[in-house]
Amino acid sequence: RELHVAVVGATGAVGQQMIKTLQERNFPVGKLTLLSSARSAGKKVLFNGEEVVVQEATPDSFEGVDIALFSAGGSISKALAPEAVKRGAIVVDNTSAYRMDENVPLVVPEVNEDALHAHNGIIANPNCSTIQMVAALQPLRETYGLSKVLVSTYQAVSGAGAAAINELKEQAKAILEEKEFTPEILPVGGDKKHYQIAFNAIPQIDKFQDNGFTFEEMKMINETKKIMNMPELPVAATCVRLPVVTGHSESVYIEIEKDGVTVADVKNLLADAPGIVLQDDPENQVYPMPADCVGKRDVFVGRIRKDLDRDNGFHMWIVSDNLLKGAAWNSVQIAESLIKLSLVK
Ligand code: 11C
Repeated sequence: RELHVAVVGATGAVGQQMIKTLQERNFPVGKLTLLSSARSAGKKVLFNGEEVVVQEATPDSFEGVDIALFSAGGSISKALAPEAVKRGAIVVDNTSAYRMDENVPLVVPEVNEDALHAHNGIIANPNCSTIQMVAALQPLRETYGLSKVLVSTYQAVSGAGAAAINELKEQAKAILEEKEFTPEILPVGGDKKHYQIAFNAIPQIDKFQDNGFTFEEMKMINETKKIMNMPELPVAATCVRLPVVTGHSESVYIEIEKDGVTVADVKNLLADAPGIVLQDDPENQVYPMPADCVGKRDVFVGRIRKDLDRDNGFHMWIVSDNLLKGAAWNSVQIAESLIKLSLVK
């Protein structure tokens, strides 16, 4: 049957991609309700050739909604997701508000689609940098076992929203024109200091925690353990912001349990894995890059090498569009899984 779908945060960078993805996937939308803050209400958005007016999100907006895709910040999700559930909707939440709640499944369909059966109305969509990594690691974990993950990220500014994209573009222009500028947003809107992102690399995404890791790094660590259902898996992350508009890249080192696995084995496995595209041909300089992955739903993997000292250690490079598989597409994919598993009433 056709569903009543709501998108909360419809005018944001991820919300716009959610609407586009629903359309591209031919998702069975009978009615589309677009919601936002009062500031953006009244804007018009095209969906399947028809104009939809964006409305201010209130508890009553969710009357009759079957599936609500939230991407308007954690405080909006905390306030309105329970209201949507109360009115019978299933919420797919793309903020960090509910991810570590033990009553809320945290889902990447290629990894733990089955976890959807245990939902209580809210399903959490993981952090973008976590999603692309676990999607690529899952086939290796299933076949060879996984005993360690060390990751360094090279993340795009669109992960920090539309204002951060503008900040990068304006700074780059100012630097090229030899004009003065004042950083105002990155690394984190709410932190004390702001730094230049154009022609720079900032080793801080989100705020520092007491243990010296940033919140983004802790998201990668804790979410990976939850999604893979491996609470004891050693995971460590260093997250860095680069002057790239869209497409997160990750240098990942893993150790597997099985001995004697070759690079060719790993490549063959990933070449056939769902949602993964292998781009690995060093002789012809073929490897994934963010500029090539923008607008694509897949996770791209390349530069697969065996560690020089450890037989069960492998290095790889994982790239994906952070607004698609990292956010909008994973959310819509969860909604597709809910229909497939007959979990939508
Ligand atoms: C970034 N990963 O690139 C963040 C954005 O928890 O959904 C995603 C924040 C989140 O800045």
